[in-house]
Amino acid sequence: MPIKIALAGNPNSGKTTLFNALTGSNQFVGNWPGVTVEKKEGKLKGHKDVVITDLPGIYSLSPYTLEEVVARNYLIHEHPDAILNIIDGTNLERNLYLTTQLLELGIPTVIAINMMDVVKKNHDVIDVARLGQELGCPVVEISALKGIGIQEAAKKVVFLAQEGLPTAPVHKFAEEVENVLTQIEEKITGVKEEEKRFFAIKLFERDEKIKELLDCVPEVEDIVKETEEKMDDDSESIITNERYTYLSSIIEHCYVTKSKRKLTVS
Ligand code: BGO
Repeated sequence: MPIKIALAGNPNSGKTTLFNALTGSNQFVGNWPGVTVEKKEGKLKGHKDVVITDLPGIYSLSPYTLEEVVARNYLIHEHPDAILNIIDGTNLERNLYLTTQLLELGIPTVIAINMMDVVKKNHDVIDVARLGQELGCPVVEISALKGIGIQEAAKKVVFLAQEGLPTAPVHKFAEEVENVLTQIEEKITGVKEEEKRFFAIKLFERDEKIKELLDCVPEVEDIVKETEEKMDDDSESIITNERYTYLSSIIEHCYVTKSKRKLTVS
């Protein structure tokens, strides 16, 4: 069985550039089943047994666009051995929004921060070690365009795929939200333990496609309604806010822009 790596990231993060650099001419192009979204797969150069699947460029794992549905169906149903999540280092906060969701799937993940040539030219600094700690997975700096760091990223993701240890998100949302997610997780059956957080969040958000998939118990809706009343917000916004709180703390700790440095010094 070949090792399956999914390449995931926002549109314009440099995904195509990285995919081409990693696979060269070893590519097969087709369509995702039932839709006219292009599907590209390729063998990792020098590794006949490693297949990289280029997922459509997406901002989130919600069910609202065809691309998001195609990408998340692949991740949920095809169980890739690892994810290589490429993010645009010049747009860290926005790109990490997707990352917070990918990490909930329990699939081993490596983050490749792309466009580092531009980040460095701008004299901005990303604390990669701290970012890795706060996300709970390896982080590598790359420039897909210049071919820098991509071998290291490939090596790390293949290693993680072979090791097969699921990632577990290190961050916790506010206590009230975590308690509700735990209650929902306890009602979920038929999925792997490490995937439960992803499914619990989707059920909390009333994701219809996931509800159908899990044959969800009716009490979940009661739990969601009760929390919405208590927190005076709708469930999707509650989760979105939690993600933004998490992301702003990451940016605060891990991303030092030239202008922020000047402010600290003066
Ligand atoms: C154009 N560094 C820099 N500086 N640019 C990069 C890097 C990097 O590491 N990686 C990718 N790019 P895609 P998606 C372009 O096409 O791979 C650039 O959507 C242009 N085109 O070259 O397509 C890459 O697959 C005219 O830029 O991303 C591309 O994720 C002027 O980022 C863009 C300037 O990369 C998106 C750039 C006609």
